[in-house]
Amino acid sequence: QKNLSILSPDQVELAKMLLEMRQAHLFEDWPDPGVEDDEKIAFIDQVGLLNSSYPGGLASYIKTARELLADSKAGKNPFDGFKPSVPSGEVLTFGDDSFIKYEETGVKQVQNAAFVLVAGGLGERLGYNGIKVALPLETTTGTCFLQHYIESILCLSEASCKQAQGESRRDVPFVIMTSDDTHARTLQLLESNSYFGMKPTQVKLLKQEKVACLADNDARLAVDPKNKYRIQTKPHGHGDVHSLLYSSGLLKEWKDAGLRWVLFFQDTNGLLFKAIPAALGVSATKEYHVNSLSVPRKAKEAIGGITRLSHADGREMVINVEYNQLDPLLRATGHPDGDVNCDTGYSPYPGNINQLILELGPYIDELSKTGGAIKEFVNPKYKDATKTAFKSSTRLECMMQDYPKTLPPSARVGFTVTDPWLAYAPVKNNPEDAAKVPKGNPYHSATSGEMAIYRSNSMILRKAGVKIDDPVPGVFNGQEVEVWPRVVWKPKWAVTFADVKSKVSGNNFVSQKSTLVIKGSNVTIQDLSLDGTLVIDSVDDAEVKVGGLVQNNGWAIESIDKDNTALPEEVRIRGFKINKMEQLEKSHTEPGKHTLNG
Ligand code: UGB
Repeated sequence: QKNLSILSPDQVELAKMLLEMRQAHLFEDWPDPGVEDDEKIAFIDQVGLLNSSYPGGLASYIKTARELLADSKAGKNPFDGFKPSVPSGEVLTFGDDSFIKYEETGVKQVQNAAFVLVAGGLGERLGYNGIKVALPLETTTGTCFLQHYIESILCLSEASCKQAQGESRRDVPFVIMTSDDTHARTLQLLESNSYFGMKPTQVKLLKQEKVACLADNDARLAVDPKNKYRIQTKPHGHGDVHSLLYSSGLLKEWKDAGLRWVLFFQDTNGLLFKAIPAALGVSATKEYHVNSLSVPRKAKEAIGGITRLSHADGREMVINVEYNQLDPLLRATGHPDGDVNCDTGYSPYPGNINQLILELGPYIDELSKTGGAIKEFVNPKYKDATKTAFKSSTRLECMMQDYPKTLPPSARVGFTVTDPWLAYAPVKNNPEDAAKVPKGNPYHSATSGEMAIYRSNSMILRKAGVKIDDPVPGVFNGQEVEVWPRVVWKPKWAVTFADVKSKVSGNNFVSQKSTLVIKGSNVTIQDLSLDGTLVIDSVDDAEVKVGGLVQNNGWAIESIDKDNTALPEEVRIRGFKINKMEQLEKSHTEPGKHTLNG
């Protein structure tokens, strides 16, 4: 009470709110006015930030926390009364007629889309010291995730412009959600690389704030053990992206500019853009308000399952059920075997990959009601079975894919499943944890992430008629993987299957030991036989025809010891490096027609 005199009227209101919310313990050890006043003001400033960055303010946070903590203590099942079943969605088969049609439709829509990358997570499971978007998605070229994402967006937007001839061109907006853990390094990566070719005005960084930690079941805010003038905070989860987009005013800006779609994606999925155009085509064709891109999921794989939940009272929703909840939910509802593969070799529940496509109009309508607040959950680790005390403080969390939970039944919520090799290969697990993944399930590691790029590109070239050798098995960092030829191309060479098909003709062959890197946009491959390494680059207005026999020692994949600290961390987490022995490397810097005949 005495200390109120040192606060401004707004700060007094915040302090009173805390007292009303039974948070008096926060002020318990405060000395008299005149002692440590700056620290007290800093404390109230932090309270102000926590209050303003949460939809509904801190009082609402504490109230929700009390309810969720009571439910957790009572062991309440969040799916009480709901029965799971396998939902039906659009199933895409890469390269068939319907895929190509959806791709074409999707590319047209890119000019009406905004892209949102959630990159606030530090990737504790990966144990990498840098930000994840700075990691190379493959080490053949060393391109980092952020560069690949930006170039893909730019090229898709370019392709979209070309298709929509005559219509005015616009710079597709790109938002990156960062956090205190990633913000400065993400900005620095962009600035030191000239935004990888994007206009800086196209890119907006929105920083998510952490939320207050909770010390007990009464939702008393946890004080930092090292500083009594600081409330402990932890990340709130990627669900924050919705309230941030809403409160930043960007959604309204986009709507006024005539945009129609918002696409969300995560930090380390190097395959994603191979399926984006087709998935956007599905959204446009089916007029989905929410379209969740998903992949066939192995039972018990550490990704959520897209599930239809039907309640006895008539409520229905198609929603992600997290992998740790899916098995108990199935067992409790008449599926005694729980989460198991069916005869396809996959779980019948498609895997959630957090690639969401939302239609902007209905999205804004919903957020005008909710302010972007997403249904939260709490996951306290209790000291014992009485559930009266926590091992360490907890906090509320939210996930972006829970957005549909508040939607009315009339909302058009769908999903699109792609081939298992096409769209998902995240880099999340450190080598030790990846090596423990059950045999046959994806590792989700830097090793498997890179190998998946080569596999996917090789498969796409095969679909375009190129003869490609089968892969050979390899073991790196204790993980068994398939080693395909290292085929890599820049988005400006191809962003759709139609692009690939239009640039490949005749009888082409790539041997297993080969590396093919295509950097130039107008490079056509005709009657090429590659047994070694070929790297081909050109300026945009050059036309380069590549063919003939190219044979050299090439680049080899060599195992390395993950504990060899002389090697950079991004190499060690893969368990291999590329030994560049011999290559044919050609860069055409002059416009005009060129032929490379090996
Ligand atoms: N992220 C943020 O931007 N802020 C945060 O506070 C936290 C994360 P994780 P997660 O698709 O692979 C999800 O940690 O949440 C970003 C689904 O729940 O890699 O454990 C972060 O930077 C799961 O169902 O994943 O698991 C990253 O870009 C499954 O779909 C993204 O959010 C799984 O993702 C995801 O964060 C998946």
